[in-house]
Amino acid sequence: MGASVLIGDLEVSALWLRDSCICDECRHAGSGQRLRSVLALDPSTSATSVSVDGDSVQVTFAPDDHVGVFSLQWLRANAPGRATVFDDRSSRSRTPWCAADMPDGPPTVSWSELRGDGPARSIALRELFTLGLLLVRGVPAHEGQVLDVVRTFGFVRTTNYGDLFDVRVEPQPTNLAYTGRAIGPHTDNPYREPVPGIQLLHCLTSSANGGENVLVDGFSAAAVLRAEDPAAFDLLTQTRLTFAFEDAGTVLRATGTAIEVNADGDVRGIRWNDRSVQPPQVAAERVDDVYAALRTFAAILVRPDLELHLTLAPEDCIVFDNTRILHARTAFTDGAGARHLQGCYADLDGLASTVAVLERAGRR
Ligand code: OGA
Ligand code: NM2
Ligand code: ZN
Ligand code: ZN
Repeated sequence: MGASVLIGDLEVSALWLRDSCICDECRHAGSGQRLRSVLALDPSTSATSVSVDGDSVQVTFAPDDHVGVFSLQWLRANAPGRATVFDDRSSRSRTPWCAADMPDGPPTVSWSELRGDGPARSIALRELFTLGLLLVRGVPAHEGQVLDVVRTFGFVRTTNYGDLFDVRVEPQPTNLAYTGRAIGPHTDNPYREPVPGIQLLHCLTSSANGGENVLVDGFSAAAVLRAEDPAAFDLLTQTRLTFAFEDAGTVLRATGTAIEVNADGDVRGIRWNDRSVQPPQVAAERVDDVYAALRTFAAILVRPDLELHLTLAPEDCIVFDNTRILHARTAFTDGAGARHLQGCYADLDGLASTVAVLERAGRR
């Protein structure tokens, strides 16, 4: 084991401490970016002197004679083994919910508040991040407006469906989206890598005969599966499923697990889509168990206590985390064009950054 540095009762690896130096030689003063590669970090690094003055710890290192200054408070929170690895996608960083948690529907913000610079904007975007959904009300029912909504917090993710896509009945549908059929709970585009992290659906014209939406928190569903059938949960975190989509201009295939967990075992993503999932490729002796696990999870996803029902009215735009929240719609019987939504995708990192910037400004 390498040398360690004793700072009062705190023992820290000298290598790690040397690597954590933020002085102007180690970090670029303007950008804060690191200036040194790990190759410049001598594995024999040790400390030759340590002095503590209040919160300030000054350490001189050997063999490079470098002097670094650290905050004791920061070290207590961040020294190896003290902080968890950053993963803002994981269920630990989010708030799971079921339908009863939202008796008045999803968190809601008005279009003018979302565009404004008041607290409603940052509260709403924080809720979108932690709960995974947000209803924006009063977005003018004009074509293309959904792009203005996404631009309030992130960047459009253009796909083969375009910058935006129209969800309405078409004469030659290339996707069940473009029919009046019921669509079960799903995440969009699991046949794409990476999957779009956010989806928006803006209602221009609603249906008088069906076409209601249902939203389910996939993290809550996964937690239920884990509690009720841990073996099925494990199988769905291990079984790689292939998803596929094809039309005249597009051939897409991607593989991932229905439930993604990180190295700490926390759920961080859901991929689920009846339309595009392919029969699983697994060892012959596992086939029945995999189907049983898929069936068990599918049955949880349609439990009424998880289902948040939502009838979109014109000017409503629902925004949700497509790596976590599953969405569904009931069948509708109106003819072509009567029900009309416009949708688009974005990535989660843009939202995360917008929320962080707003909250950083709020702390100042
Ligand atoms: C879809 C879809 C939603 C709707 O086709 O993937 O989710 O309300 N459509 O039509
Ligand atoms: N649409 C609505 O992922 C999917 O195939 C769901 C996507 C066609 C863009 C539908
Ligand atoms: Zn330094
Ligand atoms: Zn969809």
